Amino acid sequence: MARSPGDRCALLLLVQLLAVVCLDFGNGLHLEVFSPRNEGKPFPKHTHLVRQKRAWITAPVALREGEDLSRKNPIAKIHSDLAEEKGIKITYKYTGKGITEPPFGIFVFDRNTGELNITSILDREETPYFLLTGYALDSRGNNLEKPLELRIKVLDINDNEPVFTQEVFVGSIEELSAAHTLVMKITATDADDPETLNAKVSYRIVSQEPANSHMFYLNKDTGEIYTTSFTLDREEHSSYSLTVEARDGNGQITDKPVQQAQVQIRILDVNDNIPVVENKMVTQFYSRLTIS
Ligand SMILES: [Ca+2]
Ligand SMILES: [Ca+2]
Ligand SMILES: [Ca+2]
Ligand SMILES: [Ca+2]
Repeated sequence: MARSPGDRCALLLLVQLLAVVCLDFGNGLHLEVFSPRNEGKPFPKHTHLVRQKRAWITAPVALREGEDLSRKNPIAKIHSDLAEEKGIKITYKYTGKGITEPPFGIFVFDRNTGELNITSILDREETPYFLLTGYALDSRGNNLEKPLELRIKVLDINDNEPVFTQEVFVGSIEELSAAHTLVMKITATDADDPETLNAKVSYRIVSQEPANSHMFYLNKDTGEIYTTSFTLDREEHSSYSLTVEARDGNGQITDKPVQQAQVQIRILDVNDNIPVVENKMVTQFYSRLTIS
């Protein structure tokens, strides 16, 4: 039966489309990632996996530090279609941090199934990110597929308190300085993820000695200490001592321990007292002059 040019064109398009579909779903090393929240069910492939020629790669897998994750196992699995299609024996292997590089022993894999299990509690402050490579090997250890990457991001928990950089901070300021003059700056660091409130440090003055009116103001975000008024008087108090504290989570009150530090501020002298002459002495001096 003769076909019109339009029919031939449509047929050609259909053949091309079929070829694309065959390429897209042909052999390849697949990676399935098991969502911790879905309790072991694989992610739907087309929303979380991207077909890249013959391998599946994933958006980063996220695992929380400080938790027993063993019930989420296997956390990932690689698979090559060649096992079924060519009927050959394939073994799988992973390399990278946590397996073949320190910290060792975080992950173990099953060379027959390609499953990846986690065996340790993660510490984001030690290793915030794992980059693993998965391989499909033939019986002689040769790569049957292009190796693929599996990225694991470790999610932060607030398991570190702010730590002051010094136990005692020392500063000084001239007496009679204007209100809102910068005296000094204190600092505490927090080892948690700086992108989160877990590492957001807030400062506070707990007490002042001598405890007359509040002479200093501490910026809770920057740790800068300012004068509150112009009434600092060295002849009245030559130094002040502050007890300060640093909290994380943007200063929220928790049951966690809170570190304190001391701040010593010396009040420096200015020449603000006019000399007073003792009148009695002067009289005696002049009377002695008159007699002689
Ligand atoms: Ca940690
Ligand atoms: Ca942490
Ligand atoms: Ca923290
Ligand atoms: Ca003075």
